[in-house]
Amino acid sequence: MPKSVIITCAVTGGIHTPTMSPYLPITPDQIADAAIGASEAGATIIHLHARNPETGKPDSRLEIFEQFLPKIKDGCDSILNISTGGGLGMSREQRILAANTFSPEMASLNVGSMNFGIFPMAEKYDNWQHEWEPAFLNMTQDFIFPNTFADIEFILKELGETHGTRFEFECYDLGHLYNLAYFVNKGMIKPPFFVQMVFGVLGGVGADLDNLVHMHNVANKLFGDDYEWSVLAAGRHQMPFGTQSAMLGGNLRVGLEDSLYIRRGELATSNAQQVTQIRNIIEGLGLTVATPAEARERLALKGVEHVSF
Ligand code: KMH
Ligand code: ZN
Repeated sequence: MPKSVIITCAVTGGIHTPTMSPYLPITPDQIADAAIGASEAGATIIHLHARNPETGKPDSRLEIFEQFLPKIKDGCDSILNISTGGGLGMSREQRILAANTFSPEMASLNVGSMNFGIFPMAEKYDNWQHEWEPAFLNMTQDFIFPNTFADIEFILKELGETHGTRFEFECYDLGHLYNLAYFVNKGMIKPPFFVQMVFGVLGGVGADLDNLVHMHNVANKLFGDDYEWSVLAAGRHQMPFGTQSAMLGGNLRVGLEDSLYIRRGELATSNAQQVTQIRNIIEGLGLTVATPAEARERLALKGVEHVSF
């Protein structure tokens, strides 16, 4: 029997900006509604960032997370995953603050420093709603997303050891798998762990099917049966790469964090719409979607009764 497919939905992220889509969740209520809607559509895991409710800028303040985390927990049983990527340019302390405070079942952990170029998107828009948007995008021309070995170790200790939070390990390139293997071999990461392979971010590995197959083969060589793998791809590659992952026995991620579209030239009107689309594809392939309970067991999560929100 093939394993059921874990769908992660990343509902807002810290990359797209309000001008790009009227459907991007901004306020705590919008983020909560988007998360619950995605869960009802079949999302197993919800990956969360916060934004300033007035400007939509990525924001690390606890009082914002506080307004949506309990609401989502009460409104659905999906696994809640708090980002430690935060918003590009945030300090290490800002990035870990929410996860360290609310002790979620899962958090993201980016396993390599890299160029992270979202500046090409700035050319596509005029009439920005907020001044910060083009400045934020354009600063990534001269920006490195820092995830040093010390940063990774800090998060593994602070969150992993202290809180029992487990991770969505974001791997944007082949070398990141080897960074992860270093910590696995040191005994700092215990199986079963969850590897999110990220394709199509400018600065990371391109959205080329050969790369997906190769990264999967290398991960198999490094980690054997000890891990679960998932795929996300930016923009128009989101659905094709998610589909390929499901076909190869992997899991996948959708959501407006990674793509604002439902198909070429058409904005997705909600996160739930993207989840429904990929769910239909998965079921059309004769596969099933993993329930949160199945994923909790497969990923050895501590359980919702042990979070602090
Ligand atoms: N935005 C994705 C490409 C994080 O939140 O830690 C990666 C991501 C990072 O989700
Ligand atoms: Zn994220």
